[in-house]
Amino acid sequence: MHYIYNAPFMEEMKKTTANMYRLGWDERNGGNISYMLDEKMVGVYLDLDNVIRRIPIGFNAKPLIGKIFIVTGTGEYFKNISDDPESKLGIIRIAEDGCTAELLWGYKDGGKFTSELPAHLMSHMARLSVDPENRVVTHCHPTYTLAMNQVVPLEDRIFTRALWKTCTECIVVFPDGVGVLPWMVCGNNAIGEATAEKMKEYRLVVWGLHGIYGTGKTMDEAFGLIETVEKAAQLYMIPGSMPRINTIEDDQLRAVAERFGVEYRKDFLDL
Ligand code: 2HA
Ligand code: ZN
Repeated sequence: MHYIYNAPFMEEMKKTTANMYRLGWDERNGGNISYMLDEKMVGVYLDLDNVIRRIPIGFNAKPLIGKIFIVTGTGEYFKNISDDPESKLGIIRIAEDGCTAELLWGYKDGGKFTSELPAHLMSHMARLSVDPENRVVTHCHPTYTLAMNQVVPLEDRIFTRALWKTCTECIVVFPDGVGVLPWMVCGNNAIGEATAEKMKEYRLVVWGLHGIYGTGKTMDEAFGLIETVEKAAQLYMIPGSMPRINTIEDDQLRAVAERFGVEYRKDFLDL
């Protein structure tokens, strides 16, 4: 059996959580990540027949039965994960009943997965239904994106346009736009269901006055999406109330999207 601490997915979890902490997106225990792992790859590191504990997940995740995820633990601080992954992360498999997580590794101090697991698993289900290669769901609290939530209407088209117009690469990086939810209570199935509904259309979903979800085939894709939104939000907020005399016009957005051949939300442009 190989040493799991050096597994590539473990390195990615450690590196990503540390990066997100240092970027100021994950204060205290803010943020959570779930990463779907290939069963064969996990089998190199773990005995897949050894279930340490069974933990109810609070809803039926039937489409994910048998799938394995590495998930950040509830209450854990991203800044501490790389020092003690076995306490602060867990590897779970969705059991045959669809309602139970089988713990295969981690949460060593008796902990469990993030309180946002419903939003994560429902988002995985939604993304997999439109992109069978999706693997990563990540949530965090990026500062400027949240600042922008105070001054821009919490609406998909308006919010996406505000981001797209700040810098040229945005429409190329997230041509599908950003879904935006109103403020909601977090940590329950209702916000999970609302998030998943948006995830059928978007890889990025903002939770009004709370944070953002980014998804992708890889950790880099999910991280890069959030990073680009946050950069754009920073550019949106920094000028403050100074007059804005330059912006990217709609025909310019179309031109750059066409140049890079991306499928963009045409209904988000005024042409
Ligand atoms: O897990 O970010 O949304 C801490 C959070 C809850
Ligand atoms: Zn949060």
